[in-house]
Amino acid sequence: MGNFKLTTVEEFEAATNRLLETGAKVGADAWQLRVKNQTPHCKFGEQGVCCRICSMGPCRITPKAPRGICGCDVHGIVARNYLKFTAGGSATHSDHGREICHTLYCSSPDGAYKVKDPEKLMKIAKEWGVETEGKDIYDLAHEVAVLGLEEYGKVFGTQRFLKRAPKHTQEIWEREEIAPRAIDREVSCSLHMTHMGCSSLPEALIRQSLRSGLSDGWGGSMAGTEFSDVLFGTPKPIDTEANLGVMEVENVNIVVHGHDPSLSEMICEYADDPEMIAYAKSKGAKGITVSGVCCTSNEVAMRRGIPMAGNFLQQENVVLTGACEAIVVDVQCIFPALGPLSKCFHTKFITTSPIAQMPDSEFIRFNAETAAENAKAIVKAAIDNFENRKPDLVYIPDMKQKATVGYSLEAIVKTLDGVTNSQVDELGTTKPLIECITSGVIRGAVAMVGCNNPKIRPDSAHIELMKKLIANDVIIVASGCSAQAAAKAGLMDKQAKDLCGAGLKRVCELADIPPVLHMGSCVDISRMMNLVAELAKDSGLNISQLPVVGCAPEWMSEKAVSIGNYVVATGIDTYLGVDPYVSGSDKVAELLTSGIRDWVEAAYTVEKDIDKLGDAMMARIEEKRAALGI
Ligand code: CUV
Ligand code: SF4
Repeated sequence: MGNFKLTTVEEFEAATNRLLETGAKVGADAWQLRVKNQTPHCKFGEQGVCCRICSMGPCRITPKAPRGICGCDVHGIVARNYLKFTAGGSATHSDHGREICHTLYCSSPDGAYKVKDPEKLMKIAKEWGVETEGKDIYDLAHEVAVLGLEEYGKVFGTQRFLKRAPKHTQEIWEREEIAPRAIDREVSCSLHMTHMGCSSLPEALIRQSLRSGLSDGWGGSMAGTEFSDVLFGTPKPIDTEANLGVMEVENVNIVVHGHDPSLSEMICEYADDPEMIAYAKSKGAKGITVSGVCCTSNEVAMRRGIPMAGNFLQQENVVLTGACEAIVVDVQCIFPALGPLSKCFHTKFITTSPIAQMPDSEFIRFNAETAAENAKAIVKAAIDNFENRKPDLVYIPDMKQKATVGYSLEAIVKTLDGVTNSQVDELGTTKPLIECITSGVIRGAVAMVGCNNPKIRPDSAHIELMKKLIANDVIIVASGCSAQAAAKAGLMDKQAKDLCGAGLKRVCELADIPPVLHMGSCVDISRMMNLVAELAKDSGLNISQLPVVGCAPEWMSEKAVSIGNYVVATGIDTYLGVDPYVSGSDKVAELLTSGIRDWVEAAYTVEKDIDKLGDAMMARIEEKRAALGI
């Protein structure tokens, strides 16, 4: 196949090293240097055996001191830390979802935010029992937005979206008392349980971790995804590019970073405005390029084809190019390092959210109510900064790959219609995909998700695992920084089909898809939940019987642990390449890797050897196939 070639981790590192040289010239710090100062890490922290939740401590557990001053043992401390970690992640994702509900509430026919997918709004309204007949679409949007907001503090009952899960899954959640109630309540309850002198029983703490996770995945994150689609459109396959080479030297480069599409959508909108483009030209630039980092990049890539400059550990690199006029951020996964780093260059580091305020940044408060003027001010500030570039510091690595992204559940169902030539006549369902799996053309599916992390050579685990899996006819759905790792490497180029086994290659050709399907941002892992729910319903199987597993080989954030908990609690075995600070308690480790299987039919595997991690996933997929006799 012509000249298609993956970008290797080595090539990528060479480009990064070249950028770090620029950094050294101007005295810039970088994570590669800070890691050196922070390693080896504190052993107590690493094992999760340190407790500082009351001022009798801090206490740390050692063979000589097996209990804290209150008498808590190591299992209680490790499990408590794990629950706190989870609650942090649930709160974060869910609060993002809340912001989106609020943006929907602010939508109006002639305002900055419109309803771009009324069909999806109607679908959710009907699902939630809201009368739609003869209602103005914006009245309906406001009504549904209020119901969405009420999910956060509802007095009685559990999350509305749980009804999307197969009956069997819902029964498990009820039986195990992990069906999430009000979203805020699950976070609060978690912090209550972890207060000094509350729970120290690992089983109780881990159970609440699952419940808190579920309030994220089937609550806040799902709201975030669904209402983002209503506002900004449900993603459809679209072509884009990925890696630092998407930045353009002769253009004003604006990089959006963070998570909430309410901001990035508006920046894209105004960067496209003829008036702004003319203004950029008047300042000597050829035009304006918006590119992205982290999940907000995934959001605008999926809906607008905005190129992805990189993922989490590449955020400093965009500034190190010397060609970034502004890096505009909202919330989550933003290095405070961007403040001092941008000071070494002409780059403006623009923070916009009261939730993420940082030193050495310029704060332009972004509000749904005043979104248009805020976005315009930000784009203008970036353009005005173009003339301050220092030409001798400019170097953009000539490195990028083509990617086809935008595989929402709706898009996957539509794209896979017609891949099978047999009797499947139910279009608009997941049945064609099920047939590909039962016939063995595809062995199974892996959801590759999560961050990158200096503990693992960045992106290498994501890319190596994906290569191995697709070569073995396992299709990948990806999100978050994992999806960006794939895109940067070239695995979302349709030509990557040549790296697949014969079966998956055939499917890629028939459906005209890449072997790694970009399903969106981290909150969009809720799309994956909807996908497995549909697969289970359409096949008559339980979710835990499907030859499907989840994997976060390089994860780092609290959000990732919350995600892991809801994926497992949904019945999907989950594989981690980084330990979630639980190695200090054999009891907690045992619960997570095996005990919880009795509750939710799935568990975690933690394996730092990436090759073994891949083998374990494939073995699990084959085990599930064998159990089904397929
Ligand atoms: Ni929300 S949580 S580094 S951006 S995937 Fe990327 Fe995804 Fe992890 Fe953060
Ligand atoms: Fe120590 Fe117990 Fe206080 Fe934790 S709660 S710091 S273990 S005394």
